[in-house]
Amino acid sequence: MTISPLAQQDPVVFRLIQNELHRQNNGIELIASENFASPAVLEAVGSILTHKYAEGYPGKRYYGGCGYVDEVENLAIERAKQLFSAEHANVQPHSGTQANLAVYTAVLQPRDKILTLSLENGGHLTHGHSKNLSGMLYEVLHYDIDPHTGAIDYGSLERMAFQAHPKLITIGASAYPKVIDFERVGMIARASGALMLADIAHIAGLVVAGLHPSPVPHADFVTTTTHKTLCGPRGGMILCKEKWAKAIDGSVFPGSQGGPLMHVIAGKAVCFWEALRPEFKTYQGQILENARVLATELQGLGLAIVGGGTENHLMLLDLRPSFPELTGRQAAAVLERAGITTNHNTVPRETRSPFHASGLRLGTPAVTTRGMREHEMKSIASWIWETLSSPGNVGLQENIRAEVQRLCQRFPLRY
Ligand code: DSN
Repeated sequence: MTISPLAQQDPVVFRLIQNELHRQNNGIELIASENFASPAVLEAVGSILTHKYAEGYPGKRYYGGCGYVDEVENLAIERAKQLFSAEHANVQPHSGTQANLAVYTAVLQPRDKILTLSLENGGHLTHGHSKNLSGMLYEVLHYDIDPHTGAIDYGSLERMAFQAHPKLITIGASAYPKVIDFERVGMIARASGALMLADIAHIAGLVVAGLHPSPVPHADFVTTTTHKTLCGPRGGMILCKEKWAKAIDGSVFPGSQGGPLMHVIAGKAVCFWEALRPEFKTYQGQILENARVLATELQGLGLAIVGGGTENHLMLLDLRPSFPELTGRQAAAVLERAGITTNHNTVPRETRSPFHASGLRLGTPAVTTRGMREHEMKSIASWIWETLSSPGNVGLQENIRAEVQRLCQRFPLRY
């Protein structure tokens, strides 16, 4: 057996990566924002393209030797435009955070008003949270969630847009289980004189598969990450109308980033190729079906689901009705001991601090990627219910962990 260069040179890091691979292979991943990229994507991201400095854009670089990376970036751009029917794509943002920051700095001045969904109500940290640069630089206003339905209160969004005249309205969420009405928000933005940024980091895969309405015709800017439902490498991207192309490109480089990560851009190009295949639509459909079954089963067992279910790849459990003593944080820790990884989350009308929270966010992209279907969702739902019903029962957690491991071995990762 040949020993890998990493194992030989740095056995500590090698071992930690092997341990993490074992964890990923033997546990059920329900974190809604995580997924497993294909071996082809990983090969591109682990390639020698990491060596190349390529500040600038294809054909307009500040370094020599960029012929091949120009081709890689052009491929990623063209595939992204085709995938989303977008006029312009910038594939350089290192993350969703960088993508959003570049949009802000392209069109906003410090202290301009932005109208957003708060993190506590399921929005994104980078949409104006007070501890994030977006919340420090701009005056932030929030539209509401209807506490009964869990849906965005589009009426409050409209009222605030006309009363406060924000320069930018952001729409998009990290813990929101319903279909988003991008068309309506676009109409409100145009009528009130605001620009519109749609952040589809979570639902990008559903959008390209035609299983969620696309914001591209309605929004001035669309940002996304490439590693969630899109199933690519960790990274970000901006799509926009052609009239904003120059401002966006300048805002990414040199505005807020230096050299692009060419190895990651190559991984994005591979991911976009995969997402253009017909089987990607089938895969996204299975993500939705798995989420629907998981939510229905959990509800049937007695767990409260915010909004009564899910219309996308994730759901929010409100633990308070069934397990009033159990915080979201404790519930996530107990499930982790049983081999099921989730994250705790605030829920509408939250009564605890975000650090403890009363909810759990569950999503199905990662389990679907490894081939699990409706039948497995039913087993997972019953394990969640049993574990949360006896949070102090270590023996039960160990038994379920063994069952989880047996299930995972039937659906091995491809690495
Ligand atoms: N932090 C990411 C998530 O988990 O959803 C994006 O907000």
